[in-house]
Amino acid sequence: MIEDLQVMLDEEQEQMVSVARAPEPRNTDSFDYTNYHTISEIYSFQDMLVAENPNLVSKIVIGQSYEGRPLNVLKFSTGGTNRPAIWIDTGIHSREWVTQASGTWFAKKIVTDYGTDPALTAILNNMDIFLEIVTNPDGFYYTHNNNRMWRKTRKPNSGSSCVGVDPNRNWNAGFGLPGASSSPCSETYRGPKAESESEVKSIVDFVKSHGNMKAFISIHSYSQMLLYPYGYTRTPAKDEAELHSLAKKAITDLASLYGTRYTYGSIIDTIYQASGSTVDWTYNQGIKYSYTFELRDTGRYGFILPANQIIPTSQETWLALMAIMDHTYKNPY
Ligand code: 0X9
Ligand code: ZN
Repeated sequence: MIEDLQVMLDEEQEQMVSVARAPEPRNTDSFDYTNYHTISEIYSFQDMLVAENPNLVSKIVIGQSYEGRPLNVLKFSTGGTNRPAIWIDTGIHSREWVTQASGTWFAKKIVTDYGTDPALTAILNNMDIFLEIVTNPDGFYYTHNNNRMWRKTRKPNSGSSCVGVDPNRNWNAGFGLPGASSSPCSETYRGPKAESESEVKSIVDFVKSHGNMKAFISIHSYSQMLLYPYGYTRTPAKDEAELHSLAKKAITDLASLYGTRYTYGSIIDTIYQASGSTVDWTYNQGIKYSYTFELRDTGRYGFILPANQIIPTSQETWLALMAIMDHTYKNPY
């Protein structure tokens, strides 16, 4: 149970302030992966990573947020034209800070392991990886400056004083069915229509125009779960058997590092009914390997996961990501 949110927030803030006094890192080796960072720090991290690895990493801006921030995606590619690709996003729910921190760690892990880890090297010699670390930048800015517990986008709702839409209920898959709210004041408000949020629509447009996405992994916290479609219906996904056995392999690999236990299964059976969610839409687009993670923990700290768990969370999650990416590479469709 979360015992005292204010105590946890105070401890996190104390940690953040001591980091803010540290000098700006000049490169991604001196970036502090053990602490949480602001949006400007993460955006400059991305630019440094691109500058340091021009033959492997580039930055694509797929759109802009409601408040005008760039929607930056890192592309990891060793060449080719429109190769089969893997998408990973973190932070679509802005308060889930361990996810953006892990996304940053994954980006560095990819450039470090390419050319030394045979499995990742084979993947990247044949496929591209797209990584959106700050998927809800307006919400993320708001968690740092106004309300640490903000989840939604920051677009005003007409006819309501409540702000924002749940970007994990705004996708055009079962939109409007049970598992989302029609009330603008709800934390799971689906929005006035599917894809009303530019943060969602920009990914939709990118995925459609790319046309060769083979895996799509959307990373949340918390609950320690690995989930696959569907969230809006109890009808099993047609690839349920394969998705289930791959999930089992991924969470077994994850647990091998620190013993962290994950549950797994369809969204509706494992967590709850959720309509209009990301991976239901990607799965219905034909992206078979569509998964959502809920990272650490199971509720002791919840969204306010202490910074000393960033690296172990990233390391164990990476093993599960590798299992999914390796299976995707070895099972073309
Ligand atoms: O309610 C959600 O959106 C997700 N839980 S969270 O605490 N991260 O907000 C779970 C919904 C199932 N996950 C996805 N469909 N991505
Ligand atoms: Zn979430």
